[in-house]
Amino acid sequence: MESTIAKNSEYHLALEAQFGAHDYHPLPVVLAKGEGVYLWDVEGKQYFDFLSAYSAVNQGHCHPEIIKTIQEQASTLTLTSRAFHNNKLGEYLKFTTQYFGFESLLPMNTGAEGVETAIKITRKWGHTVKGIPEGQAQIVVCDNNFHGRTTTIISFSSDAGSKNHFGPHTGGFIHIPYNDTEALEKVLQQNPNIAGFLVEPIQGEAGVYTPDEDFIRKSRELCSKHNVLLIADEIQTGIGRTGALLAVCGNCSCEAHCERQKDTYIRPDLLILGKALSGGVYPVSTVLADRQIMDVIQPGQHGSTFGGNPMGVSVAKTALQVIVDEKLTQNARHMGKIFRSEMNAFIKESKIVKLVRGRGLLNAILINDKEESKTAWNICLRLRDNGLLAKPTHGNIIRFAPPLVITEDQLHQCIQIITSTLKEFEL
Ligand code: IF1
Repeated sequence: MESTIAKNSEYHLALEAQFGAHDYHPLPVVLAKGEGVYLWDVEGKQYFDFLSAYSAVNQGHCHPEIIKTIQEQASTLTLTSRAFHNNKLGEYLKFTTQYFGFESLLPMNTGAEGVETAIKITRKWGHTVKGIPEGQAQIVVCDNNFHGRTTTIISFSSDAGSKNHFGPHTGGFIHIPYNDTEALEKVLQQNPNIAGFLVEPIQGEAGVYTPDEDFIRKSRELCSKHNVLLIADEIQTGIGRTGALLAVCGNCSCEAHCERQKDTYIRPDLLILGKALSGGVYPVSTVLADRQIMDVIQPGQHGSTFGGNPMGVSVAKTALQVIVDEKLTQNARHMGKIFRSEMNAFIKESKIVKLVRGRGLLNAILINDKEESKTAWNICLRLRDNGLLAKPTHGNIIRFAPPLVITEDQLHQCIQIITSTLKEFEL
C-alpha cells in the first residue's frame, strides 16, 4: 500500500526520526511549499490540503495580503514587549473587538495560552465577583474535550495518552458528557462554586462531533440562570470554518459581527480564538470579553512576552479582513453543503463509509471498521498518493477541512479523489 518515497523525503524523515522528540506520528509526506488550497512536497508533487494545519490556514496558504503584512512589519518593528506600547496594538484591539462584538481583548500567542487565560479570568471572576470562597472555584468541562497541551489543560482531558503520567494534575474541573444539557443543569443546581462552563461548539479532536442544534443555546440559558460564565473555545471552529463567523453564531453567515447576530447568536461571556486568527502565518490567540469580566485582571496579574506584539497583531488584523473581503464564511457554508451532499450520495452506494458529519468546511467521515483498525490511516496514505492530504482522528474517523478559499471546481476534483480512493477500500 505504501508507495516508495524518493530520497529527498527520506532524508528529512530520517533527520526528524533521529534528532526530534517523537511526540507525533505524521503522515509520511514532507512539504516544502504552499499556495491557497495547494501544498507541494520536496519532490514537487502537488496536493490538495484537506487539513489546513488543523483549521489554522482558513485563508489559504501564503495568502498574499497576509504575507505582505508580515514582511512589512518584520522589517519595521517586531517586538516591544508589553513593558512599552506599540503603534499597532491599539488599532488591532479596536478592530477585533468590533469585529466580534466584545468590549475588550487580551492578546496571547497559542491556543492553549488562550484557554489558560480564560481559565484564570474565570477563576478570578468567580472568587472576586461571584463570591466563591477563595480557592474553591470550579469549571465544568465536557468529556472528550480538546483544549490544548499545558499541564492544567491536560488535567481535564479524557484522553489517557494526553494525560497519564503527567500528574500531579490540576484540580477544580468537573466533567459532564458533551451535548448533555440535563447533566449541565444538574451540576449547576448542585454546586454553588461553579464559575464557568468551558465548551467547544463542535468537538474537533473527538471526531468533528457536532452537538444537537440547541445544545449551546440551552447551555447559554443555564449559565445565565446560575451566574456562570459561558466560555467558548472557538480556536478550531471559529473564523468562518463552520460556515458562520463563529460556530456559536449558528445559522448567521455574516462575515463580521452584525446587528442580526445580536439577537440570534449565542454570545459567550468569554470567547477564545487562535489558529486562523493569523491565517496560520504566526501564532496569535486571544480572549474576548466585556469589561466587567475582563477587568478582574489588573496590571501584573497576567501577560506574555510576545502577546500583542506588532507582527502578530498586524497579521491578525489582515487575516480577519481577508475573511470579510473574500466572503470566506459564506464560501465555507456553500462548499460544505456541496461536500456533504456529494459524500452522502456516495455513502448510499458504499459500505466503507458509515456517515459524514460536520458544518461548513469542518467535516469528517466515519470509516466502517474497528477503531483500532488501520483502515483510516491506510486510506489517508492512498489519498496522499492520489494528491490529497488528510489525517485520521480517533482511529477510524477522517477529518476533511480544506482552506476556506477552495473553489467549487477544486472541491469537485477533491470529491472525485476522495470517492475513487474510498472505492479502492470498498468492502
Ligand atoms: C496538537 C486536535 C485539532 C484546539 C482547540 C485549543 C487548542 C486546539 C479546540 C490548542 C488545538 C490542535 C493542536 C494539535 C492537534 C490539534 C487538533 F486534533 F487535537 F483536535 F486542531 F484538530 N482548543 N488543536 O483544537 O491550541 O495551543 O495548539 O495553538 O496539539 O497536536 P494550540
